Amino acid sequence: MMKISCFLLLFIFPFSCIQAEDGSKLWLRYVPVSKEIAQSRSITVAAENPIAVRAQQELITFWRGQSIDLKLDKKLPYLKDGFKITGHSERIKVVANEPVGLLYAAYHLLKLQETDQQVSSLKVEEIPSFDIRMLNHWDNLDRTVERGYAGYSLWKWDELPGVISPRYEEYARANASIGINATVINNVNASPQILNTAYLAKLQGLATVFRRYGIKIYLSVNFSSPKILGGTSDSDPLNPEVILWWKNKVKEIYQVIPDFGGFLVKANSEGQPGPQDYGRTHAEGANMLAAILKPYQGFVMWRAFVYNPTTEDRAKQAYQEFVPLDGAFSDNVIIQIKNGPIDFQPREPFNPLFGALRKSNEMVEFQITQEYLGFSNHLVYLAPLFKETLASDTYADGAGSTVARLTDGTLRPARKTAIAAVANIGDNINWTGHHFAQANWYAYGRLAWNHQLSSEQIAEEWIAMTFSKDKSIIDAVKEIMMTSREAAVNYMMPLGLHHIFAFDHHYGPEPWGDQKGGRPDWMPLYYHQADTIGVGFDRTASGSNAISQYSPEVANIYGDIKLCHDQFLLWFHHVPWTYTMKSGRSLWDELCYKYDHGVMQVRDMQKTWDRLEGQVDQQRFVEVQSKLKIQAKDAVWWKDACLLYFQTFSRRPIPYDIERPV
Ligand code: GCW
Repeated sequence: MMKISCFLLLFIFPFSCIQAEDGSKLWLRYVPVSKEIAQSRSITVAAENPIAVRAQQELITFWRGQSIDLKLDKKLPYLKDGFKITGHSERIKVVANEPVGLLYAAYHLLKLQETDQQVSSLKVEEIPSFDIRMLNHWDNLDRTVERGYAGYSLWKWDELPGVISPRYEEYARANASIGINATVINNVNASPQILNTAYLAKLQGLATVFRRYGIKIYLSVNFSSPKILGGTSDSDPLNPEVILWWKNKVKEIYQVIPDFGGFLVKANSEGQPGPQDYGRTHAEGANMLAAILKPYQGFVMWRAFVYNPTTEDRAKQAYQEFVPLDGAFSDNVIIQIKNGPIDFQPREPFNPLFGALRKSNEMVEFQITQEYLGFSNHLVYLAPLFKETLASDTYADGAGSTVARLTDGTLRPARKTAIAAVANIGDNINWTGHHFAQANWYAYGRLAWNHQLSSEQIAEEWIAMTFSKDKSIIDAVKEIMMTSREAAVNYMMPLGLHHIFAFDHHYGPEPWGDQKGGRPDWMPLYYHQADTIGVGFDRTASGSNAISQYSPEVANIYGDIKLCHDQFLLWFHHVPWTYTMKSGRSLWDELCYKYDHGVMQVRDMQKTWDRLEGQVDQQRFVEVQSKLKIQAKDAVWWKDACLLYFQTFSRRPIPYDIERPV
């Protein structure tokens, strides 16, 4: 029956059957080479390792160029898991220190091929920026994904370990192709059940697949696991009974997953349990786990995303909790810090914890899934956002102390450096819900590998591999992508506004939001502070003084209304509606123009895309087009809702050359 229907389908839709353009292939659209080509060159590998052999296989199958020799050279530790490629028109030589370096080199070569770059004389040396390049899945055990907009979780717990879905391997391969080497497969709001023996067997199934691509599994753990799973009297990190429980559990994990990476912990944050429940500090909690993981070379990623509904500015709280603990964390603990001090907003200044923690390992956490950026309905290319944080100068160790250099080991040597991002991947056929959201997964991986790459370069690579190598198409799509983040900021939260999202789901606007009885620090009013005088959160010395958490060089700029960049103005200042902006307009008029400009930018994105009809495959063309329509409507919704609401405070007219609210 199955055979017949597929056969019939081949007759009716011959093209679509042969060439799936549903986005399922991501950026990995290499075509197997012909027999003639395969016979005309040789791809050798001087290593028995299965990952090295996989590298060879990828090249045998897809490499159209000259012969290649892959070799492991253990005398090149400076390469880490990177590689060296040298070559001329006859032969290419690839050397790596680690087997996975050969695999990364294979994908590098294939990328050169797929993006039409010359490979006749090569001199490449790539050493990754960060050692641990990690995805964080917020996947629950019931297969829902917290803040996931691409369907259910990829992990089919009910079938594992008996059934190994082919998508696990596709996932691992896609990650390896961009250098991702670590994955936390469950939600930071962690179910203790993930540590159950039955789940460990399922994890073993996943780990076996991921290992072939050099990817280590990590787990989010619930700090109350000993009590809930093990029946200990409490989960106090200093209780010997609790420590013993963790010891045995970690031993059990390493028995089934010998290369297990470690734990990610969200503790005493948003209702999660933690060491403070027992009067212990974050450091005491983290170090207890770190000591147990250390003999296995495991790590603890301890999140700094902590805040409570107190009178203190939420933006200040993580710093206040963690800076006093600086120096108290073990060397296999890495403090995982969200890029900004609030929560993955369309734009935030960098988190002041970066650099302020002087004696602790620190790493950035980004969010690829678009919780605050229109879910998988809006096209927002995130490389510019990632780069903005990484390039921010904290001045912590003098000029040039960017977030990137503070966390990649160049300024402060670390045992292992790391970077993480919350994944946007689900079981949708196209993986990420929006075809362009694939670019954000790709861009994150590329920047984790090399944070100096430009957003444009990453976009070009991705477009060439995903849509077309045609220069005019690349230019058009790149223009859409490069506009998109700023457009989203403009139509959602320009000039430093933040967190004025609809309550809880965070999709649309709700600057008026005031859920009676809800936490005040989850209400938009808390963040925009609009009144008849002006709008914005005063974080200078006359307000919450959050600027004092930054180095003087930064604080002097952010804290001075005249010097503060427009993009952060309302983040740091409560500004009168009549205030004259750098553009010469009043703040109110500027706000109107920004919102309006955001709408126009999305319309331009639509027009540019529409012109590509017939030049990219019809299925993805229509799917992207439909989503852009939603985005354009939403942009108008944001503009109208926010302007009409803020107008009740500003009591000023909307300038005439701005599209009237409907
Ligand atoms: O962004 C907020 C989200 C929560 C999330 C939390 C966190 C996983 O709204 O859904 O919980 O951050 O990062 O822990």
